[in-house]
Amino acid sequence: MRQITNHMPTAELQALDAAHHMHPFTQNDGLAQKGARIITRAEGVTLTDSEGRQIIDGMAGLWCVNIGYGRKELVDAAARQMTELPFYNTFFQTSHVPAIALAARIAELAPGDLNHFFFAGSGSEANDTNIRMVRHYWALKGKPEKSVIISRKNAYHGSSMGSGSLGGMSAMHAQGGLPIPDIVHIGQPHWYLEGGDMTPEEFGLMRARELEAKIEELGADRVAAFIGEPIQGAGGVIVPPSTYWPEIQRICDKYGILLIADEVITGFGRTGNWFGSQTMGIRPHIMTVAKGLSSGYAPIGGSIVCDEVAATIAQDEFNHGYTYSGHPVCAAVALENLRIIEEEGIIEHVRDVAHPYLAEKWHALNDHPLVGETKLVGLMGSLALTPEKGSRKPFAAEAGTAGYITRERCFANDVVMRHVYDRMVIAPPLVITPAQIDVFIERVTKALDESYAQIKAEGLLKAG
Ligand code: PXG
Repeated sequence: MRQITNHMPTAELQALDAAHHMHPFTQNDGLAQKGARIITRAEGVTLTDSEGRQIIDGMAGLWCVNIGYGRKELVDAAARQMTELPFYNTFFQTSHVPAIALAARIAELAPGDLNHFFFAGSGSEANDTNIRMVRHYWALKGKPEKSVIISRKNAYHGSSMGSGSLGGMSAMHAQGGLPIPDIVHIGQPHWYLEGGDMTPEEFGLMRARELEAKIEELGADRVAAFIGEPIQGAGGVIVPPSTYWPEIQRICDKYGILLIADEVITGFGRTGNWFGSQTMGIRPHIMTVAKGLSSGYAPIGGSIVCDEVAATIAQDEFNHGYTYSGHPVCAAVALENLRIIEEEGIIEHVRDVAHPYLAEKWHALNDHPLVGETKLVGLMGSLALTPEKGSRKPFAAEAGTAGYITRERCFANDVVMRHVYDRMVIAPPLVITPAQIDVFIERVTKALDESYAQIKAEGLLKAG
């Protein structure tokens, strides 16, 4: 067998990648021309690529490496668990210590009576679980017709048939026959792009009341649940106006609709609390988690379920589960990750140190000619690129053109910041220090300067 190692020339690795690796959410022909950037190592908040460049990871991998890279304790936890019990299932009336311990720990951390955990391997799988669980819940209550799940346009809940249907990404629905039946979408609370002349508070109420209108239209006896990310992540770090979630909560309570908070990005410290629901004042019946649960060191996710829903589901055999539900190695890694978050005071670090320090510098970017607004909750942030300051108008060029140019300038300046159309998003590891934030902001500012110059030079600085 041929050995493929970190020490091979980049071009050779890129050629093999192009020949054999089908990348997710990628036009692979285009990537093959250009060659993928190859990441070889990482430590703390810094990635190293195959050319030896040191890159600040402003996205914590993919919104997940909350405790930062290179934590040996997680390696040891995995090695210990692999030695002791690398796999056993949790199906046929069996259990094992890592799954028991992690479920119990999550029950301690989750707010209210969210005391039960159904294990999955990812956020997508957990949301597929949620679709089946809430529908089965209502069936057990004698209301099988309560099967519709209401979600939002531009939501992201995963990429499987079920979770991709829950999501509101039109580009995803256009491929592969999504959405599955009985999933409907209302508008998103995206004031900057869609709020027109309303104040953010008026707009937040209006968008929340689309839920009430949809329930009235369908009949409450048809609606099982509403699902939303406390703060939309992949959609562009859209922070809803303050009026939005209280009104959604009121409507779910009034009509007896289950509320699912998708905490895959917002969980485990990202917003300055254990869960985004606490930051946004939401009382969900179910929370979806993944990513930061293990800081991305091992694939694990699941559904945190309230007493009443769990008790109802417990009455029947729930014909659902995954081979890797409660995988012992992933559970052991997640437990160690949660220990580190708690014992090292990482959430307090976000709240008291990293957020305030970054917020001052992030919001100062509002003075940049290319920036239309900045948002930051905990350590998830966004900025809108604008062709015309003060107007909130989009670019005349195809949406995403300015964002792509800016992302490329970030790469060139050794900093990772993602674009969602013409919005730049950040979610650095939660352990980022003030000194690292200084370097991060320096590079981001240089990238914005270069991007602005390029956008102007290419005649793209025009509002549509
Ligand atoms: N819910 C939310 C809120 C997510 O952000 C998922 C569910 C699905 O999780 P899995 O583990 O199945 O990927 C996610 C994932 C992006 C990007 O480009 C975001 C995600 C995944 C891939 C890309 O921002 N979020």
